[in-house]
Amino acid sequence: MPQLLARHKNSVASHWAFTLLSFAATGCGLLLDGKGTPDAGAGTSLPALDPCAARCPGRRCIEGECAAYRDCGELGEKVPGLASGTFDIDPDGADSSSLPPFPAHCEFYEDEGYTLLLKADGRQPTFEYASPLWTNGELLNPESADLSALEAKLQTALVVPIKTLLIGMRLNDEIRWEKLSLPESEESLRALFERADCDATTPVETCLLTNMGRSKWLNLVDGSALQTFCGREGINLISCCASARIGILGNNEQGCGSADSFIGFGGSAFTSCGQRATSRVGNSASCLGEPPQFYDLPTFGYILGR
Ligand SMILES: [Ca+2]
Ligand SMILES: [Ca+2]
Repeated sequence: MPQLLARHKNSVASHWAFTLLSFAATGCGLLLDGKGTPDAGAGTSLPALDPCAARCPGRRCIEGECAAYRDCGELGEKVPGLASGTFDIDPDGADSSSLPPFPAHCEFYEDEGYTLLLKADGRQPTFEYASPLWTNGELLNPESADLSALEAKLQTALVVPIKTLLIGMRLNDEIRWEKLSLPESEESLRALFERADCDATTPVETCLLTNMGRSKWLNLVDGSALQTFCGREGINLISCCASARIGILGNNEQGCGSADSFIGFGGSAFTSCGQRATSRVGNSASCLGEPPQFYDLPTFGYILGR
């Protein structure tokens, strides 16, 4: 019994610590007594909460009014412990009305908030490498700010700055997530893809390369495969026989010039070793091993950022 009691006490204490932290983090804080200090005479009674904070779950208070956080990254920092879901965000701030607040899907992953930017179906040509959707200002299904399997390019892809991506690949009812750190921050997901293509002849210092590691890429897509060589990963990668807007390339020869496998987003239909790969999101690999094996594993993918 003492153990049970101790555990119960701890859970009550952590509940109140969480509640206090949450409201303090909204910027509204707790009501103070007339001397500007917390009411020490309250004993065990519950602290009074700022009525604005109580009215503004998932938002902050500015002069007594609810206002949206700039993006899910800021929301996750200021209001820890939230469950993933839809929240209003205001990427250009409450003091600029050129962009009013709008709903976004926030995914809270490893204590960090990520804003949903884009959803792509690897069986469809919508988000193949050459699609103008990667770099233009058009939206696709802009109301679909959730993790449903409906392709979308959301307003967030144009206006939320990013430094770290959270990429997910759906496998039945599960989504496998990996964090992908960028070497430099970008003003938006679209701006990331406006960079020049990175092929085998491009000076490597002008490419935007990442360093997530082969095993994490393979883990994203169930049963995936990648050829032994190349291994270049990052943004806007292209070769004769494989491509990725975000991903990793593999090759059966040294270097990346004739890469014929990829894992990621923005693949294209290519023929190599007599096989026609069609996955635009997920994995395809040909000329793999002897006799050559062939993989074409389209998945439904999610790109989020913070
Ligand atoms: Ca605004
Ligand atoms: Ca090759």
